[in-house]
Amino acid sequence: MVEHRVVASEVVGSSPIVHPIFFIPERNYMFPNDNLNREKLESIQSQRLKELVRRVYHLVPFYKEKMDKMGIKPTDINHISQIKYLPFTTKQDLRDNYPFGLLTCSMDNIIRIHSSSGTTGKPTVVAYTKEDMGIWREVMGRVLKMADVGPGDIVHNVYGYGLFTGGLGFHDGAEEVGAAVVPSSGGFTKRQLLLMKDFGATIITGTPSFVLHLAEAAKDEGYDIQKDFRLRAGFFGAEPASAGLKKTIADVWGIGYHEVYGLSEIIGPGVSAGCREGRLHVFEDHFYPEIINTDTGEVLPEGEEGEIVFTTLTKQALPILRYRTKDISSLNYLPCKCGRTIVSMESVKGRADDMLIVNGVNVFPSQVEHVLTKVEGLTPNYVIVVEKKGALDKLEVWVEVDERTFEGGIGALEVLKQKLESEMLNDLYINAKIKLVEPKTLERSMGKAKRILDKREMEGK
Ligand code: DLL
Repeated sequence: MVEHRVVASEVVGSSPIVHPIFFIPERNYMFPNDNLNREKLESIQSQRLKELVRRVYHLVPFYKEKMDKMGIKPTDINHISQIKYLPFTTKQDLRDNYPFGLLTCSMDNIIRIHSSSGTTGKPTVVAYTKEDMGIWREVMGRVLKMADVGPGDIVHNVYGYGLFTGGLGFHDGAEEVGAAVVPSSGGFTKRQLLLMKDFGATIITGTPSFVLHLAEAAKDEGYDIQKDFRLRAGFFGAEPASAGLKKTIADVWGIGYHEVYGLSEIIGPGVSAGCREGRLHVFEDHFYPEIINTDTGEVLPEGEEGEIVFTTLTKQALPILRYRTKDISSLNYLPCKCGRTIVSMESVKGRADDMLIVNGVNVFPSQVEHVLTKVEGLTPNYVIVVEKKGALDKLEVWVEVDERTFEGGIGALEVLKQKLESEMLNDLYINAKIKLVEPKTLERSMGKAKRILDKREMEGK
């Protein structure tokens, strides 16, 4: 498992990373690395990649083995353009090395651990050193500076706090820029509205679906949204949102909509963020993006759509080479009207695998199946149905019971239903409604089983 290893800088002497602290509110604040010319940026990226490759090769047996197999020595890699010669890393690799097998340092250096859902019962675990936390705070500061968030702002944070990176990621970012953060977390709709109004929140951070739900609830509760609230901007991510949904949220709250993209494996939220022009800038001095053909792994040119892959150029505890996100996007290197020269990515179109995102929570059909198979009285025939109910996603699992259970009558079925619903909540953190159906009533597939009926896609969401 985890050996006691020296920290990377002792081995390869990585250069220190400076994290300026944002205390002074400025209009259109630009972080120094946001608008470098490409030559300078590439030289920073190249230097960081060189150090990264040496670090992972010498400190993580997994990477050494992969690179040796491909015949690549760390000294072969000297420029960012050579990144294409390096191996990919997948979620499966993280799972195979669960929980701490890919760390480059001993647990003595770890100060934070988060995790996100995996395709089986095991979650994906990510860990941060103090320096990594500095990087995360820096990028989250850069995210919030997209709307000049700073002292005087009150950030109402409704991302979930806990193992999910959303809540604490935004929390740290708000503190970094000197704003006052309200660590409200999710749920408790009425209380959220009361606090937002009474504390005078100026910024809201949350999933698009939940913040739209808050607006609908505010109307139902008799609030006058424009008069009662002081919100001026919001930061939304963790799940896809169509252009139409973004506009609806911006209009109903009367705020600027800033998208935020990220994933736990890379850092959490803060991999990229939407500027005033609506372009989703990737903080590519830390997270180097590439677009690849999902089937062949070939790197695609600017503008072409494919799977987005990230390499963490600076992270210490869990650096990752060419992580395959399964998210479909494209890149645009044209300098932006906002002044930033860093690359921007298209909003994520969808995923190259069957992961569902339900109200910001990642769910794989295999996880649902895992829960179902733990409970007696069911057959393995099920369908997951996701649809919109108001602003929120609603997940229903239709599952066939076996003959014996079916003959047991209504009382037994009700007990089984409740048991399954609470297992879903405990194991997967989702509020799923269970619909038990008669044996042999769900459609059988001749080929690959179709487990998901995503009505949101059909509705154009
Ligand atoms: O969702 C981190 C995050 C928190 C991002 C808060 C933004 C705001 P995970 O739980 O590891 O991390 O899930 C990562 O969520 O691979 C995408 O499929 C999806 N995702 C994240 N942001 C967006 C977005 C967080 N803006 C997975 N649009 C990613 C579409 C997104 N999908």
